[in-house]
This record gives sequence, C-alpha cells and structure tokens, in this order.
Amino acid sequence: MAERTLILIKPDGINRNLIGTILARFEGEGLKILALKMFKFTKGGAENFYAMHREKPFFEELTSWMSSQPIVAAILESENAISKVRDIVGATNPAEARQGTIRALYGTSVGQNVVHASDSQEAYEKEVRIVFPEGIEHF
Ligand code: IDP
Ligand code: MG
Repeated sequence: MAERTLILIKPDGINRNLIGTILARFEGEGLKILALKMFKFTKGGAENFYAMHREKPFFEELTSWMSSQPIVAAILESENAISKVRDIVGATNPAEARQGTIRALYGTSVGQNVVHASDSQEAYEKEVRIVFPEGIEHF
C-alpha cells in the first residue's frame, strides 16, 4: 500500500546548494513528491517538531540551528515510503552511514547531516501537522 513520509532539507543542505540533488535522488528512487515548501521554523516550531529530544544535551543547538534560516520540506509517497526513505537517508551520524546514502555522501557531522526523515507513521502524522498546518486534504 502506498505510504507517505516527510523529509526536511536542513540548513546545511540548503547552504551547500543540495536542494535539487536531494529531491532528484528521492524521485530517482521512485518516491513521488506530493507536497513541497520552503519555510522557516519559529524556534517554538522547531522545539515542537523535535519535542521527543527535549531532554537531550543537543536540543538547544538542534532547534536553534533548524530555525536559523529557511529550509525545505517535502511529503514523499511510495510503497513503504517511511523505511525506504530512512534507508536512502542513512544513519544519523554521517561517519556511520552506509556508503551511497545521502548522509554518507553529503553529511559532515551528526548536527550537519543534511536531511530529516520521519521514522514512523506516528512521527509522520505529527510532523506533517506542524509543517503543513494548512492541511493536505487537497492531495
Ligand atoms: P535522526 O535524524 O536520524 O532520526 P535523531 O536521533 O532523531 O536522528 O536526532 C535528531 C537530530 O538531532 C539528528 O538528525 C541530528 O541532526 C541531531 N542529533 C542527534 N544526536 C546528536 C548529537 O549527539 N549531537 C548533536 N546533534 C545530534
Ligand atoms: Mg529522529
């Protein structure tokens, strides 16, 4: 069954001119782009998005960085999109990410790992409400 997931191209991906490269990779791997937007998180929006990490030592740095400039969000669809996209993105630490994954190719550190991808159906549903508060009923 077709499934949806959400990705963000983080500030390091934007700054290094990787928007097109990253979207082309997902399209090339069979993901359909259903929605696309460039937007800037408020600090509170980034904190809500990453609320599961509120107690982590990197929370302040992460949410400040993610709300520091406009970023790109996309809703992607395919069979098993959530796990498929996580596979294409690679492990959180680019140094540990499988060869050929987006983070292995373009990531430079744990904090600068180029992309976010939903890790579960529950996470996707929460994230899409935060990033597309206008709703996606028209898709
Ligand atoms: P994920 O993005 O692979 O799902 P999570 O563990 O959910 O990884 O962490 C969310 C984001 O927080 C990561 O993508 C990374 O940018 C950042 N992060 C995670 N762990 C650390 C850390 O130890 N130091 C700095 N940033 C971190
Ligand atoms: Mg995560």
